[in-house]
Amino acid sequence: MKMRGRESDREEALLQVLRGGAFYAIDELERSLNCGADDLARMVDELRSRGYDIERRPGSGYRMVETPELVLPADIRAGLHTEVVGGRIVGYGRVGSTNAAALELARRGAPEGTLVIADHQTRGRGRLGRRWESPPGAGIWMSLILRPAVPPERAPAITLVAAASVTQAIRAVGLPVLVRWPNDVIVASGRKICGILSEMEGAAESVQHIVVGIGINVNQRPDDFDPSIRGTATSLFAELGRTVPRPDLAAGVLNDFDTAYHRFCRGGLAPLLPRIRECSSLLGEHVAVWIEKQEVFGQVLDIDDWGRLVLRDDHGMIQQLPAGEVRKIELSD
Ligand code: BT5
Repeated sequence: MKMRGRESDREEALLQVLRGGAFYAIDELERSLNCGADDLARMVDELRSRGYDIERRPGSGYRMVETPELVLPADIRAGLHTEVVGGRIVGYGRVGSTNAAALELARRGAPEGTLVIADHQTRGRGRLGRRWESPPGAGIWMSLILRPAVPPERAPAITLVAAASVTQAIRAVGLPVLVRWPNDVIVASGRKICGILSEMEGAAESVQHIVVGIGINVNQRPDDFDPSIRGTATSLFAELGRTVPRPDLAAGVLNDFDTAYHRFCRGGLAPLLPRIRECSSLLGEHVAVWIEKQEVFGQVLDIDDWGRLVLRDDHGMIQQLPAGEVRKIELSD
């Protein structure tokens, strides 16, 4: 995909029109988008390559064959009041993975703050090669390109910054949630409503770019989840019993994150730690953490300003864990 500023604005405008669902005459489209026939055909091809099903009928013009409840860039933009985040938004009807698409764009020099968002991911990814279920019409599957001027060891903490922003935005629509360090947002029952995957590229001493991928389950019915995760996953609809508009929620996350990310770039994680601690489901809890093929047992004391989980392990030693897979332990276990 090429990044062309004006043309991508026009593509967005074209999407907005086609979303009406009727046939739109080609000459009318050309006029309203201020472009020629070739430009229009190219934009339609581009949108088709992004998964939009657009029909052309001689004498009638173009029509969007299906308008699933898309998350349209323009709808998100309407709710944004950010400095950097979402400065450019690339929307897909369907894509393999928004993280993969964002990494590709980042390698080609897309500006910081570029957002990639899709209605449907066919190869949504979790950590360590795991799969992330991302059906159409149901979730917010989005990835942000960032270029923080921080040493690579500091960058993974951005996952915690993003998780706190997701937490604020979900709470704002009426659902209490917490962050299960380092990358899950969960409801009170412990079911996962959001997962975050940060992928970084760069040299040993500097971050070239980091892509922060956020997946939020919004409109899935409980039965929509694959049986393998039905017991551990949930959605806003399943918890609240109502549909939440995805563009509003996405904008809520991005607005909060824009401010938090600036603070992080200026002062590191320290100024954000109070809110990160407040969001955490683990402080004081007894946990088992899988890290590098071994399990560490202990009590969580804190999250430090590198974003590490600080644990007093069962031998009384203090450990600072940079990442891992956590489960809570009942003391009677
Ligand atoms: C994550 O991995 O939680 C990171 C998920 C990141 C997804 C976003 S969507 C936008 C962007 N583009 C991508 O391609 N990815 C990012 P992890 O902690 O490894 O959890 C993965 C595990 O969660 C799976 O092995 C399943 O057990 C479970 N799972 C899969 N899909 C789920 C879903 N939709 N909701 C809840 N749990 C799910």
